[in-house]
Amino acid sequence: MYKEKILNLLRSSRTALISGEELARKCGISRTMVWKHIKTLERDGFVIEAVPSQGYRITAAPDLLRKNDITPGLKTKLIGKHIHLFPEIASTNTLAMEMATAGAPEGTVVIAERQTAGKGRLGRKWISPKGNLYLSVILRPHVPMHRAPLVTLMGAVAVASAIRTTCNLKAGIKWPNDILLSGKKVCGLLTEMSAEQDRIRHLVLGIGVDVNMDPEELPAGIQGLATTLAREAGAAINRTALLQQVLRDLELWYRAFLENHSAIINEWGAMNVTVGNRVAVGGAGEVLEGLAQGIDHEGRLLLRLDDGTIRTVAAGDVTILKKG
Ligand code: BT5
Repeated sequence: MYKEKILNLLRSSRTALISGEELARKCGISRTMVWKHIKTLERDGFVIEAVPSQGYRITAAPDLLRKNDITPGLKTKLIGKHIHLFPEIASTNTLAMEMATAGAPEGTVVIAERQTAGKGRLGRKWISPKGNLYLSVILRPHVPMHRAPLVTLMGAVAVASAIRTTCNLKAGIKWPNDILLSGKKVCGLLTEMSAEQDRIRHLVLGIGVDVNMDPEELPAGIQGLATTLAREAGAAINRTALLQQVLRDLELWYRAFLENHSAIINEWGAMNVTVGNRVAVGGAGEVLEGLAQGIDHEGRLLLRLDDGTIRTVAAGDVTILKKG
């Protein structure tokens, strides 16, 4: 508590020195205690200059997500009411699914700085070095099971909006679970569900965004297919601000999804980069080629094959062959 107060005082005095005496007085603790908290802040990664008989100032802050930076100013009622933040875990989705089964409330968010076993779809891996965002949100929508795929589209709309607002980059959505910049993947979404009969017990919406990582951290085979927000923006991105905006936009679009599915479909239509193009859709053994015509009310892709027939595709991997 005192550590946070000292940090806030140091941050608000910016480059000006603030004396140990003033910090001690404002916190109601001794100067020795101030010094101890300064040392803890240094262990947390802050670089703090101490000028004898004048005071302290922060000269560098660690690029770490902190709950005390995320929660104030978030102003959401549901998404992010409970935040669990870890330096490193296997997979935020795996933990969030376990927590949901154990009864964690809707809107609980699990965040990690790094994942050691990040998951993609169909048993694929999500490479998760430090510098990015990895989060999973527990949802308990009272909608029939066949609506569940719309949650991935809802998540894509929310994340693409947050990227547009925070980074001023025109993020586009590729059906079903990718967000692209300059034609390259910058975010992947993974929705996992627990259901009985036609009832959703809970859903976990997992989001991985490549933000500030060094792209060389990705295996050579993926490097050419992926990008980062920092690379596209030409500057490092404030991950806390982006995360807060993602949570706010998720709250907005989740409510829209619960009230009226067509709002999601319309917004998805405005931000997608799939429809209108010639695409190949892989998965389940066969590869289909055709024109991506749109999505239906359950979020399935409508593909017009060359013989004119329309195929409804529920899941798969899309490659854009030719812009329409
Ligand atoms: C996805 O799968 O795109 C879903 C990714 C979801 C990741 C989040 S992170 C938080 C939460 N916790 C988890 O454990 N997962 C979720 P898919 O469409 O199957 O794409 C996976 C493919 O993307 C891989 O096979 C690679 O080719 C590529 N890939 C892996 N890591 C990547 C990265 N960091 N950036 C871009 N592409 C990547």
